[in-house]
Amino acid sequence: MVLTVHHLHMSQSERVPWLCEELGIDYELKLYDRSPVMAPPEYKALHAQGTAPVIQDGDLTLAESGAILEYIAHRHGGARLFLPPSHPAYAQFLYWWHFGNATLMPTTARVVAVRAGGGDDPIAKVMEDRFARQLKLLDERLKTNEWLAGEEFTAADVMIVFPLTTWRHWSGMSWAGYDGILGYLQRIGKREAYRRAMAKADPGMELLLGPDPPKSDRTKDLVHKKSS
Ligand SMILES: N[C@@H](CCC(=O)N[C@@H](CS)C(=O)NCC(=O)O)C(=O)O
Repeated sequence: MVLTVHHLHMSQSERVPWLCEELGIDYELKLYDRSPVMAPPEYKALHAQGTAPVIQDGDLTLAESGAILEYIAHRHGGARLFLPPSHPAYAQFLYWWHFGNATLMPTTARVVAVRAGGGDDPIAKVMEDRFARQLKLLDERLKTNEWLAGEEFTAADVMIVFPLTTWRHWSGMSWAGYDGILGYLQRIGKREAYRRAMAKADPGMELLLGPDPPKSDRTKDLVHKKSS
């Protein structure tokens, strides 16, 4: 049975083809354009959650990045890229595996929202404080470790890269001064599986592995287009 990966362009579903490429798993990739920000109706019809990623495997339709990466790696990849409880870096792996999508991703999304709204209310201050702490924590970790869990590349790395790279087409974030994060992104960019997945999922898209934000901030462009 072929594993089908439904990829919404410039979205967190890029994690899924990347994981499949890392694990050498066959998959069929279906590509969808945003309309213009949200997923199109045919994507929303795949799963009641209405967000990307979604996969199909036989009769199963599954949403939610973490569930999908765990499912594919355990069902089809011999649990590779997930460290077992017996591994010395198990606790570090678990921490960073959850940090990417449970903490960093929601915080960056909320920071973008509060900045767009002027950014001077108490919630904005809380979010900016969290964001600064999270970036510092991540930066320090990556100054002294090749990968998030330590010496081994794991699913935690596959999870965290989206808010550090492609999401910047929406958030416009700069990583100037975050040398740990920038060194890590250079290492990610050298991974054949990452490059292969991104070329298939978002051909021609700038990968944003360096410090600078994209030349054009997609969110601002869209808001501008709508109001003009
Ligand atoms: N926690 C979810 C979040 C999914 C999510 O927000 N996906 C965005 C793509 S980055 C999406 O589907 N946006 C389009 C829409 O909401 O219509 C996951 O990791 O799967």
